[in-house]
Amino acid sequence: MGESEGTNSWKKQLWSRRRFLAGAAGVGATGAVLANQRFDRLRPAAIPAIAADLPTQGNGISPMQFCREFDYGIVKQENGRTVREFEITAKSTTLKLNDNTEYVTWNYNGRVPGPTLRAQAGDRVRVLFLNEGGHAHTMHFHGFHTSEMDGIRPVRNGTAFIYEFDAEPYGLHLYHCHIAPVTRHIGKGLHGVFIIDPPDPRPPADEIVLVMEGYDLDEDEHNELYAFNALPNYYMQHPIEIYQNQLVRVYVLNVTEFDPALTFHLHANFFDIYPTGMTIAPTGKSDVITMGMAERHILEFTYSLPGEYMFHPHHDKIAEAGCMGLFKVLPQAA
Ligand SMILES: [Cu+2]
Repeated sequence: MGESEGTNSWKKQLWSRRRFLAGAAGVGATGAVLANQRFDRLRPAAIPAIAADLPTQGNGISPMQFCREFDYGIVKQENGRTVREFEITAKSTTLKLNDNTEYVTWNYNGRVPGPTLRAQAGDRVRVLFLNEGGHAHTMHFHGFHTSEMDGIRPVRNGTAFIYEFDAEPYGLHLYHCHIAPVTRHIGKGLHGVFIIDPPDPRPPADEIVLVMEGYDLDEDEHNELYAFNALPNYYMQHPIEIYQNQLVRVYVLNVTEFDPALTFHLHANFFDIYPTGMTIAPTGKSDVITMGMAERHILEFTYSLPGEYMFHPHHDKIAEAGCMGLFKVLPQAA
């Protein structure tokens, strides 16, 4: 079942049930406002144009689009507080990893990684999760929540669940399916980034999400291919354009399975490190950082000279199996 009439009436029923539970002053009383309204100041002064002809996952989503796309939800006010509503549907779709390889993914909203969900510390987060994935799946969020909202109870195929919790603590987090074997469910694509911004937003920067992923194509518990943001070697063929002398903030997450840890290395530069995105001031500086499974960090840097600079794990085998990319530093706009 796709975005059919059946799905839509199903969503309607669930949301209206939630509205009933929320009471008369509940959802919908004030209507939605522009989803990103509160976050405009976080956007960079200039984002390089995205070419329309870039390869996609087959669903219209290119890694170039993904890396700067943040889903702030539908923003509502309920009893004086900000609520962000998200709709996530588990699906199974085929991804063309390269000219020779097609891979059946399990994913959120038809894309790998799932949408980057974003809220501000203290917001209420409400996620309508529909499972059309063909297997039982869940959404397990990293962060604080009650045990009911922990996302370990299976949501059977063809059913739905509403996750609801406060966005705490601020940092760079993730969500993923928690059905056993979890390794398989995460590895097949059921993972995404969950950013909780601090109460006082970080300074303006060109913000980029990089998710390190591995593909165990033959189910031998080893990854044969790796990628940043779904497609192996994509950013080698299509460098991420950034500007000289402009602050870049990278949200980097390792969701690779089977490898105990991955490193992230940046060429010709050093980055400030904000571990798990949970500090306002950097705690160190380096050009390589190690991340275990599900580990993630905010990294900030600025290039002073135009040119092309690589980023990749400092494991050559993994980098050369697809987890490699380029930043193309453009001269500063006049
Ligand atoms: Cu699952």
